[in-house]
Amino acid sequence: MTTNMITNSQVLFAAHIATRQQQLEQALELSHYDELLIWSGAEITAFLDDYHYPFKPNPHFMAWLPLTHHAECWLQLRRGKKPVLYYYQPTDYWYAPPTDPESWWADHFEIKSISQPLPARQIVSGSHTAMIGEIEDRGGVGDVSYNPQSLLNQLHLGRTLKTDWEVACIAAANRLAAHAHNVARDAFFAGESEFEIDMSYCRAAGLQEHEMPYGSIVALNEHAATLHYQGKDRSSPQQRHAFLIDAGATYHGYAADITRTYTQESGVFSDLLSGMDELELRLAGAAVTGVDYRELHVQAHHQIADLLHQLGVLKVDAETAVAKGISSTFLPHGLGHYLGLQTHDVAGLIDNQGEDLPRPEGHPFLRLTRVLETGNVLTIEPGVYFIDSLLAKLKASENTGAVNWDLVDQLRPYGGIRVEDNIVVAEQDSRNLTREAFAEL
Ligand SMILES: [Mn+2]
Repeated sequence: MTTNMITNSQVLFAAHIATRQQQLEQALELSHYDELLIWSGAEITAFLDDYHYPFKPNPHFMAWLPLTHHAECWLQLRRGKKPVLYYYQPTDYWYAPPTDPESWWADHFEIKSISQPLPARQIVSGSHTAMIGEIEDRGGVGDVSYNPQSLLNQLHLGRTLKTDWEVACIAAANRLAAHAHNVARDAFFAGESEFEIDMSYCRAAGLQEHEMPYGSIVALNEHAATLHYQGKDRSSPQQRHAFLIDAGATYHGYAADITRTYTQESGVFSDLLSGMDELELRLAGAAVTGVDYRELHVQAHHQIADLLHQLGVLKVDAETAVAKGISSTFLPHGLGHYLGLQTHDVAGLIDNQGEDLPRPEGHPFLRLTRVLETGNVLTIEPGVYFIDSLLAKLKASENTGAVNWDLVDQLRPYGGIRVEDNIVVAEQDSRNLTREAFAEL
C-alpha cells in the first residue's frame, strides 16, 4: 500500500466517525437518551460443549469500529464527547487475544483496555441510557432501555446512507470477490467439484469460510434451482451443464454479494443467460435516486417474462405472465436488498419516519421497499430458475397452458440463472462496484 492510499483511508475513516457522531447525537436527541452503550457481544458455546461458534460482533458496534472478531467490548457514546471504547484484551494462552489497537482507527476513541468482561453497571454514566446488543440477561443496571425500537430505527436509517469510507470498504470487498469469482469460473471449466471450487474460491479471496459474509452458494447443474443451496458435493458430476456461484467477501466487516452463472453449452439456456446478463445491467442502470425499488422489482418481472416469451418458454406475453403470477414461478425471490455490514442490510422495509413500507401484493420475499436515496448501497440480482416443486404447482394450475413444458424439461438440468451486482445509488449514473471490480482484473 502506498503512503497516499493510507493517508486517504485515514481521511475517509475520520469523516466516517464524524458522520456517525452527528447521526448519533441527532438520534439521541430525538429519542431522549443522553447515552448509548453498544456491546459487541459474547462468544456462543455449543450445547454441552466448550467449542464456540464463529463469532460475529453486533453490527452497530462494527458501524463504528473495524473490529470484526472482538467479543466483550463496550462502546460508550454521548453527546459532545469522544467515543469511549472498552477494549477487551484478556491474558490468555488458549486463544490468541486481540492485538493492540492501531492508531488509524484508535485515535478517534478514548480507549480503556479491560482484561475481564465488564458489567454494564460499571460503565453507565447517563441518567437516560440506552443499550444495544444481546444484553437482556445482563440485568441489575437500573434505568436503562434495551434495544429501544425508535432509536434502532434512527440508527438503521443512518446506516442506509453509506459514508465514503463504507463505499471504499464495499468496493474493496468487491475486488476480493471478483478475483475469486474468476478463479471459481476457471475451476468449474477445469472440472472441479463444488467442494473443490469452494476451496479455490476461499483461497483466491484470501478468506476463511467463516470470514465470508454468508455461506457461499456453489451450485452445479440442477443444484442452482435451490436458491440458497448449501451442499458442497465432493464428487464432480459427469455432465457439467451450468454453474451458479453466489459468493462474496468482507473488508473491515463490509460485505460484497456477487452472483454469476456460467455454461459452455450453446442453446436456449445460453441465450437465456446472455439475456439475463443484459437485463441485469439495464436494471442496475435504472437503480437511481428517487426510484421506488418496488417498481424496479416489478419491472424485473416484466423483463424476465418478456425474455422467457421471446425464447419460447412462455406462450403468453409478459403482461399476462406477470398479471397471473406466472413469472413468480421462475423468479420466486426479490430483486435485491440493501448491502453493508450485513449482507441483507437494515432498514429496507421502513420509511424515513420508521413506518413499515409494505411489499407489493404477491411478492412476499422482497427485502427492499424504499424509494432509493443517493448513497444507498444495494444489490440487483434478477434470477430465473427451474424449480421442480414450483413448476409442479404451475403445471397443475389453470395457467398450465401458458408454458412450453417440453422446453422447460430441457432446461431443468441447468438449474437456474442469477446475475448479481452491488450498486451505489447516485442521481444519474449509479456506480456498479461489481462490474468495476471485474473490469479492473
Ligand atoms: Mn444478494
